[in-house]
Amino acid sequence: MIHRWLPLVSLVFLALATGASAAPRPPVVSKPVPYDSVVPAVASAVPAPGVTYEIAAATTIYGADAGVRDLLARQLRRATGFTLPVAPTPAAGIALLLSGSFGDEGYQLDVTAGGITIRASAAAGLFNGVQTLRQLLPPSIEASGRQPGPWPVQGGRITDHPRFAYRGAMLDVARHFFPVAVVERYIDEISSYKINHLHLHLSDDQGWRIAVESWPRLATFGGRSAVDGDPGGYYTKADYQAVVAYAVARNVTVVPEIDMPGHVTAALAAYPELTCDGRSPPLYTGTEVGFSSLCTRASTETFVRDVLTELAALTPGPYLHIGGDETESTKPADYAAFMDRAQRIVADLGKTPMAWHEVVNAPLQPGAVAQYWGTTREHPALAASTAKVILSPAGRAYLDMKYDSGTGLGATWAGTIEADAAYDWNPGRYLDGVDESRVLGVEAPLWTETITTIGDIEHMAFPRLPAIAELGWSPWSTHDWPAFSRRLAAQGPRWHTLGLDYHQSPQVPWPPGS
Ligand code: TNX
Repeated sequence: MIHRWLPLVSLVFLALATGASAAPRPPVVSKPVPYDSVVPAVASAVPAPGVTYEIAAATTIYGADAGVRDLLARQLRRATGFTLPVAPTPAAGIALLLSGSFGDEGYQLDVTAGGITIRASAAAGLFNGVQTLRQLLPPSIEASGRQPGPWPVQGGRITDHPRFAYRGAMLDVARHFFPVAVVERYIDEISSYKINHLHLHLSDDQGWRIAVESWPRLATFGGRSAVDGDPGGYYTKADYQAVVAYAVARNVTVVPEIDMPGHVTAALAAYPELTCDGRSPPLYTGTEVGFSSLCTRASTETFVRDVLTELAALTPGPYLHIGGDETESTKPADYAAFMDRAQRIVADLGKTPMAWHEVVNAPLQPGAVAQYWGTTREHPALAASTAKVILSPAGRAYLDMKYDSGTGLGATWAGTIEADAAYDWNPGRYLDGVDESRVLGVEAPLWTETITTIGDIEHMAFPRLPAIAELGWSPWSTHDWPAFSRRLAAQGPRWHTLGLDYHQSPQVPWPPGS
């Protein structure tokens, strides 16, 4: 029967070949991208009117950090089709220099008619400067194959540094499991907005996602399940290390979370001795919370120590997240004793304990970090504690909340969150009695009860993740919704080019071709 379709197929071919398709082609962009389209907004920008630098076949790339240089070169070569030779010494063209005092992550970007120079005190700053440079090139620079160009960059100087040290995204790989390639694509996406931490929620009732040699059934049995009976899975140590290395190369620190003492059905199903009655529950594929608990007797400490010791050995970053949320099935006194012990184990391993904000009901280790996920602007016990704070207020920063009632994915228990609501709050003045000096930063968590593909992840994260990224990076003096919505609009054609499936928020003036 296939021949019946042939005339139609050849008609489509003809239309494509002659350019007679219904949608108009986007015009060739040759005007340089203005500095005020960069997300997150830069701290200081002084354009030089009429000055541009054009990347051409003869442009050389010099990089004091080979890793950042090669990431940039690979990307520019892909879309431009130019050779872009690497220069052995700083030369005209593009130069990434380690010089000056720009802080841990800051940078200065200078564009003259003769070349582009990024200066930073550390590789992290060079990486951040490169992310800004990418956004100053036409959107087609994000294409995976050769594009016509030209490739002008607006002349001038940008000097930039972050407001907060911690800018995070969380991915729940427990409710649904995501393979390494998906996590790496998400790392590409978040790091392009200068997000510098990826929190991986590695265990929950529905699945255990990281291999542990001393307790192998956690992964091999506890990793089999997922929400709705969807396929499970887990990361081998090599998988996890590959993700960590991929992240490190993109200035992203992985923060692994083992959620305890609640959210543990997968672990209990694998090891009956972790329960108080010695009987394993079956694997769990629902979406309830608050019903499971490790038996908080002293022998459970061996389990906690073994797991965290192996995880610490695989994790170069400073933090181990020990969960501690929604423990309705753990007695308050047991909870306090358990979280106290777990934090001490983390500290003994030379790491900083991080946990959801309920941890303030337990004694805190010096330097412990509490991640606030509540829906109100008050938390007296958190305010009165010594904890450093990461802000993930559920009604603002939860990427699994629906945008509006029409969003097909996600939940609404913390409300619906359109782009403006994700953007319009000040992390330095959000929680009563928690001064900006105690705020380490912000994090946008994505819980995945309803999320199963990279397209789902992207649809929920964009454009809200860039909003949270801007709150974490940009000086508060740049905060302005109309300006931000225009900056977001400038990202649309980039996302389109990347094949990134974003929410076309009606609040954003997306340009044609995005
Ligand atoms: C609450 S927020 C949870 C998660 C759920 C999420 C769904 C927090 C620390 N715990 O277990 O996945 O709501 O939105």
